[in-house]
Amino acid sequence: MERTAYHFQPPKNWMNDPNGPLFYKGLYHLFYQYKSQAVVWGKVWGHAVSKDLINWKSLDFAIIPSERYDIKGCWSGSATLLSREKPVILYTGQDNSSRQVQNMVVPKDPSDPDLREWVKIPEIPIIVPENGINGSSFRDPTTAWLGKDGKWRIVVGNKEDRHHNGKALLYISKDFVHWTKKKNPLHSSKKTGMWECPDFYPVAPLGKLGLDTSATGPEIKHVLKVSLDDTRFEYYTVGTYITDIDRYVPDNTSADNKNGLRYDYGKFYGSKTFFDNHKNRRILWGWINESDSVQDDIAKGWSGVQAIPRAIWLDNVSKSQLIQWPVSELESLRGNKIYKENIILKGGSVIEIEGVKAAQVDVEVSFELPSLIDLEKMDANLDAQQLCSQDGAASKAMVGPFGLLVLTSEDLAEQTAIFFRVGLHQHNMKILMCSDQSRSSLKTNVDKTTYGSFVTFSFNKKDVSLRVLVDHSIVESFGEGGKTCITARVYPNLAIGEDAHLYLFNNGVSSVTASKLTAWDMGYAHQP
Ligand code: DQQ
Repeated sequence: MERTAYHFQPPKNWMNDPNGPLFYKGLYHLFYQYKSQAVVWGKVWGHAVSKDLINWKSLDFAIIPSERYDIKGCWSGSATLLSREKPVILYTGQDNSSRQVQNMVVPKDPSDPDLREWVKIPEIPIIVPENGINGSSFRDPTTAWLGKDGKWRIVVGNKEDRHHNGKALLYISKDFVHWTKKKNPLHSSKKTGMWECPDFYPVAPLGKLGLDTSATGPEIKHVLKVSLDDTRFEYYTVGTYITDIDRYVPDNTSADNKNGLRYDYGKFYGSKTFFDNHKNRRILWGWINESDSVQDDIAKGWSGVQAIPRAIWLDNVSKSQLIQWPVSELESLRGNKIYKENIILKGGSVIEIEGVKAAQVDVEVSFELPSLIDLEKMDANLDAQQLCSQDGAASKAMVGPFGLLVLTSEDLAEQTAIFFRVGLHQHNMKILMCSDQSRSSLKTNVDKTTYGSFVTFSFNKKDVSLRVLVDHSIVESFGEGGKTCITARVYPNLAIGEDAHLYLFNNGVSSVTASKLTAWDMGYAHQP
């Protein structure tokens, strides 16, 4: 399997969660869970810097296990800027008795924009699991925010064993070194299991700009995201942070459990955002893990990539979900471009898009919907993922499936289909977005789960849009301007390099028009 061309990927071995992203003295920093000796698990903090979030320079490991409080592993954590010149990192250490404790490092030389060396402070561990907290479910400190009382706050992910309730434990500190646990968590939710990598941040009610993590105000909403260990997917709610009592209350606009909203409905986990004070945006990093077998990972010598960093903001209309879009810097890798208009896709058609290198491409397409009559009734008992999995791209409805076939062999035997289907679900008109991996590879020992979600869509519009980033084994899809995102891993045998093809298709009854299609060959980014 070829390595990726423009996704963040270390030269070899295992990588998982993105850690401690920040912008400092002109450089973006990304740390990551890395296993330097093998492809199977992550324990040190890898470190790379970039001027543009796309091209990276690798640096020495930032944090490695060395003392009793982290000797079994330096796990995930976050960076906070205490002031412009004062970055600090909190991370979870697995100590010599396998307990999870929270630790802190500071730069040896804050004047070094690369922040190459990090020093463990003498007071470590700064937070230990006490008073009934299970030391094996106590990890992943967030970026801190400052309250009006001048005290710092962080959240640590936790599970309360007896009821299997997920919790965001809240800690508070004056000096960032001595921390006290607040009696009540910032938030908790019943029977959700361990909350890994919590993330808590404010979002602006209007526009796409991000806010500093400490921002509060009457118009400002907050987001709480958790990575659920039970499902290995990530869920978030939009709500209100009641600062007087330090509690977060989700708006009742989506479920606060594993039926809730997800950043991504495919492979995307252990994510973290940061406020980019250089361009005033909030950026999301997330880990895309493999779908192949451990044996294949060992054979190829690497496992795990980072998704393209995404700008993330509150949907200004509904104010109840987030929108994500690849950072604009990615566009610097766009090369040769093709543009087409008004391609009519009759029911049953497959039309090749020639002129781009289909294994490494960025495609944006708008589909004009036909008249929405005699729509299929989607099974009301099935959720979006289950509906997408029913025959996948091979299903046939009145409107759809229509979309793109990426990383597809000439004979169509290998294909990954990203598509829409319009129908009635529980009496409402809905657009389903799916990523169907069932025919993505002739190989059998890979996970070919089909992913899907409904897309928020206002039916007074005529066009639905899709953007897909294809990078050899990665297919990152953004529906309707980033309202629904689905990331997949695929490992074609035939559809590789020059033998990969790109098609538009429509398996539905009604014709659909691809009103605009733009595709760019993508170049190679400097890998860390
Ligand atoms: N990965 C880290 C943990 C975190 C998990 C360890 C999530 O800190 O909970 O590599 O993927």
